[in-house]
Amino acid sequence: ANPVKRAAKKISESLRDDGSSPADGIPGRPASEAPSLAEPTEPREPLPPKPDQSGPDTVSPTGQPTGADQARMAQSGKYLTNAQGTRLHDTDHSLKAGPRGPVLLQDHHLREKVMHFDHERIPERVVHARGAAAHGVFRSYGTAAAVTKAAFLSEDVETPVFVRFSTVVGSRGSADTVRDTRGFATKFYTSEGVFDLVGNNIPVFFIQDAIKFPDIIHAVKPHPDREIPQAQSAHDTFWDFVSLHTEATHHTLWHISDRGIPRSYRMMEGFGVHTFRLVAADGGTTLVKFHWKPKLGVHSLVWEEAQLINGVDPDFHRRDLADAIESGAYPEWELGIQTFPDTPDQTFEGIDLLDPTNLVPEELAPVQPVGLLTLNRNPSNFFAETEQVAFHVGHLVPGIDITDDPLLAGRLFSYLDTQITRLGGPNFPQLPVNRPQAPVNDMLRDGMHQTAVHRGVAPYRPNSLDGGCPFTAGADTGAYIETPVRVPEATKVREAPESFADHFSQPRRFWLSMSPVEREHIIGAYTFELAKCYEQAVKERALQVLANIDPELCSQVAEGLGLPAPAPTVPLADVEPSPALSQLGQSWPVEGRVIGIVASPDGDLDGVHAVRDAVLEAGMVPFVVAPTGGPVGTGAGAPVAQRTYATARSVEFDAVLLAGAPAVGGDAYGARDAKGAPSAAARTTLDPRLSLLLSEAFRHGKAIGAWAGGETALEAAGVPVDAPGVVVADSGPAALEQLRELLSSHRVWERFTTGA
Ligand code: HDE
Repeated sequence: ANPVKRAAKKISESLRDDGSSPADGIPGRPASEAPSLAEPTEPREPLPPKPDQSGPDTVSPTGQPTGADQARMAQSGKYLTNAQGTRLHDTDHSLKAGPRGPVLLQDHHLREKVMHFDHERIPERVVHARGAAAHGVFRSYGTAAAVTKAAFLSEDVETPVFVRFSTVVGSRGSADTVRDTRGFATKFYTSEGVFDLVGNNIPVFFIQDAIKFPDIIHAVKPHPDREIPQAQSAHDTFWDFVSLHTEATHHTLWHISDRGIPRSYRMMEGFGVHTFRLVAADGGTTLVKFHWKPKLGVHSLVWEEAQLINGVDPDFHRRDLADAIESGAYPEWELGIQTFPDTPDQTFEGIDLLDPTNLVPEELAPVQPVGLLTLNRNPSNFFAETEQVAFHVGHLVPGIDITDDPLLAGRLFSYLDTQITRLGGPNFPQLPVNRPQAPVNDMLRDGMHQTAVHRGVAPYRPNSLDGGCPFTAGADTGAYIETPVRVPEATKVREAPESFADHFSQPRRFWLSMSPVEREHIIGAYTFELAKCYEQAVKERALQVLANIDPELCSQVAEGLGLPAPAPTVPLADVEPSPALSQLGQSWPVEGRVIGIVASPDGDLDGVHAVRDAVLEAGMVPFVVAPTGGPVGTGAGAPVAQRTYATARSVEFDAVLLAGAPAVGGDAYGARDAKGAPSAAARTTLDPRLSLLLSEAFRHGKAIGAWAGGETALEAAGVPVDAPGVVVADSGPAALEQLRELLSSHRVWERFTTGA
């Protein structure tokens, strides 16, 4: 069967693989293994891992295979034991002096159980605390082999990877669709050691020097007095800082643009941000910037949708990623590089490559694809993998080196340092998810949480007692050797180079590259964020920054705030737009898009079947929405509802179809008469929940289709049937065909006031 179609079908059926109906309990669990109502009396093996959770084993620092073996060690045998392996008889009652008497201090099982529980939490990451991750593979094309000797980038090499996506600001338990930068961190377990590419979905950064990182993070985190707001940039301290510290302007503009609210992790670009140095086999060097390009295109939510999802499904991105992988719709990205000659001034076309607030337009330096990333396995345990993974920009392999970007320098220190607090000591590389898959033979010894049983007596060099081992390698035996870069004679100063002083021309390029509707979103977002600030001075200063990007942008935001628009204080840069920066204007694959099909018992139920098949055929995910759960209608083979009016919300769907006229008389919130029956008004109006679903889908620029009289519901919900992207067709498949066309450009942009 077509894997994309199969994947879509699984998601639509809430990931059931075994033909069980949605009423049968946990998705993915065969009906035979569903729990019985009574507590089981016969011991049974734990449920086997799901098919997406088996994968390559990792290797411990001492070369012992772990992975599956280790999992077996962690949970083996039929009987519950304590941490020392002694079988337990009762884990439900404390040891007491009589059933109603005091609990005894000698209850060692109680003490072990509660002691361990008391220490289950570790400190969350100080930034990027909330994340979701997946395993996968990276297959190289070999196109980078001319510029780097990195083995995993030579031709057709497959390297296991672990990728963690994250938001930056919020706590671990915050919501997914907040306005924020997203982390995109990739661990490549290469044959030459681990390489970490710790990037973001925005190609530039707030600051140029690592010493400012605590400042920007203190500014964007919740206010220290009341610890509000959570996971938001719409507050005074953030805007106070970024309006005073104008090198943040470029990143802030990206953050405010649609890039700050991605539709899915699967639909985000990733960027290494800094300029790196690649080293070829002959020693030649090239400066590069790394890019991840998603196969599904770059797409975003609209702001109202993002806000609604925060309440309706705070795990929206996490769920989307896990569902896609579990169903077999593996997300893919191409890794690409922009290359620049390694000249002494380290600039390209006048752009300082050491300034991480700069990007290089793709029109000037095209992104050249060097390999394909496929995420194909969900973590088996969130804590062990997603939480304990430790990335570090200093995890480099031969052929990839750093540059003197002052932001990168600070990161080289920070990522090791932070793990000591977070993971409790220096042995975090031994955690299964962090273990290299290349042989490890270090002389690092002991320390908290040491799990390796090292052999030998001489962990020092030189030695004769362990036979002189281990030996150091040379360039021809795969050693990592720092590129001998000349450092010009200089005076020690705390200063930035003059070229770092231009804070507005790159933001202006971004603004000028946006389509009208993207600009409208940016204006709306600045207006929202600044209107949430209390301090007048902060708003006025932020407007000054906007005036220096573009007076039109400034005046529109000023109007929304009810404040005068200041004039620019710098000359406006004469920059060419970069069309590659806009998310609009192309057609993208529609695989994985979610179609809500509203069906009611007296609608066109045959049509529902036909359209559901057609949605699956196109690799998209159909969800039948009906007034209540269970089969819709009574006939044999009646379609089954995956969502009800009570559980469906428009934000879950990329497009909506109406299969005939839904029954009126929805009384969810309708008035009741004296006998408790729905009032006359409630009996004759469209269910308010459906009405809301349709009007929201319309407002958010989603394609909507109807057949067999479904347009009456649109009219009742106030959706104009002749508006762009509203399709009334003769049959379900005909309506779907037009929807599919509309979906390839993500949204019906003409619906927004400025259009595309
Ligand atoms: Fe990070 N960053 N960062 N950062 N960063 C962390 O490391 C830091 C920066 C990024 O999924 C921390 O293990 C400093 C840029 C990602 O586990 C910490 C500076 C970029 C992740 C840290 C930066 C990033 C982190 C927190 C300024 C994009 C999540 C926990 C010099 C290129 C990785 C941890 C994951 C995480 C420090 C700037 C991306 C504290 C000091 C620029 C994706 O070490």
